[in-house]
Amino acid sequence: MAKRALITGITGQDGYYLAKLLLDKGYEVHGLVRPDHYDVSDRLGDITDRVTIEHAELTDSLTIRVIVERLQPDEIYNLAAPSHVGRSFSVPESTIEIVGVGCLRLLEAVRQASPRSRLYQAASSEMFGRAAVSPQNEQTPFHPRNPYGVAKLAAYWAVVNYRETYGLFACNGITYNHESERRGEEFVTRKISMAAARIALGLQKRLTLGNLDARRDWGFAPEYVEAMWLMLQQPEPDDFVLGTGVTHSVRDFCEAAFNRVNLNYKDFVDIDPALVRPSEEHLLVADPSKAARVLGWRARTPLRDIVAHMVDADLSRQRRALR
Ligand code: NDP
Ligand code: GDR
Repeated sequence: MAKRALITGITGQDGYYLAKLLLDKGYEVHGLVRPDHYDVSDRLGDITDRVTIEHAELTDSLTIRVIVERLQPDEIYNLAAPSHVGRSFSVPESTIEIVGVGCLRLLEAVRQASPRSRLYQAASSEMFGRAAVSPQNEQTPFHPRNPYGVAKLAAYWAVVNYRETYGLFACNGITYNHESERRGEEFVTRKISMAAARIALGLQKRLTLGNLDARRDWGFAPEYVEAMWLMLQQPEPDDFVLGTGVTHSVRDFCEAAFNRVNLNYKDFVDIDPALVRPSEEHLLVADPSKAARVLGWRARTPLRDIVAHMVDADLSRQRRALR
């Protein structure tokens, strides 16, 4: 019989790639979507008709429980989150509510109504924040520096506690930044790839950014969903750091993206201090050796290829829109 998976946040970047991966493996895939997001076809594209949409707010314990009880999913992937770190400073309470308590609600639904379901929680490198050591591994102490990181840490500990206290198969994937042509346009990589494409086509004149010296450990999203799946296939539940182990600056990303369209970023980029975050860390880089050892997983695509993939996709999209 086909395995059944429930994905929260299926309309996001990772949700699409994970749903596609699971469908290709023969899973029956259900996506939990907020009730006001009715038309998911813009986000799910070619796989829209292959997934079943379930509607619930992540604040609605009762409906979540009813859905989990009815589906008895083999695997649950909790990817839903207001995932923009900068914005979480202006909406701290709802961030905790959706990310922290939302995860707890799912865990409770599993504990009460479907204890054999395996659960993946999308944790984040932002939980390390002001990290004492670099690179970070599964033993590195946490010190989040923004409401998003605090909320992800609450969810992280809820997962660990439900695993230890109730014996649930629940795991945290502590992922570093991962990008693709499906990345939201509010994130810096997509903002840059889109601007490079539009400027090259004469559709935009300038690009305004914040801190160009900020460094990130950037990987390729389709590879990270493979690790999520692998984590739930292990004999025992555990937490894993998932990243490339290499950092680049926002400036490096800009340079590569504009080079791809034969332009020099210095001719087009403006800096707006308002886009610089109140607190920002510079040392976040993964030590993904446990994932390599236990899961046999490695990030494979170098940044220059990710940049090329994103800029080329945006060029095609913009050209199509012009026709
Ligand atoms: P996206 O921002 O692309 O997708 C977020 C998803 O969460 C969307 O489906 C969105 O639904 C849903 N969502 C947002 N707010 C709410 C809400 N209030 N109630 C219910 N659903 C909501 O994120 P990614 O795919 O990039 O990331 C997936 C997960 O991994 C997130 O939890 C993110 O925090 C985490 N993560 C991501 C990393 C990355 O680099 N991509 C790195 C580390 C962690 P809708 O379409 O309706 O808005
Ligand atoms: P991040 O990603 O905060 O790391 O969170 P984002 O792309 O937003 O920022 C990366 C870095 O770029 C700097 N930056 C800018 N960022 C944005 N968004 N817009 C700008 O104009 C800009 N200029 C410079 C930022 O200051 C930052 O240093 C992502 C999300 O996917 C989270 O959900 C996830 O948990 C973390 O990655 C790991």
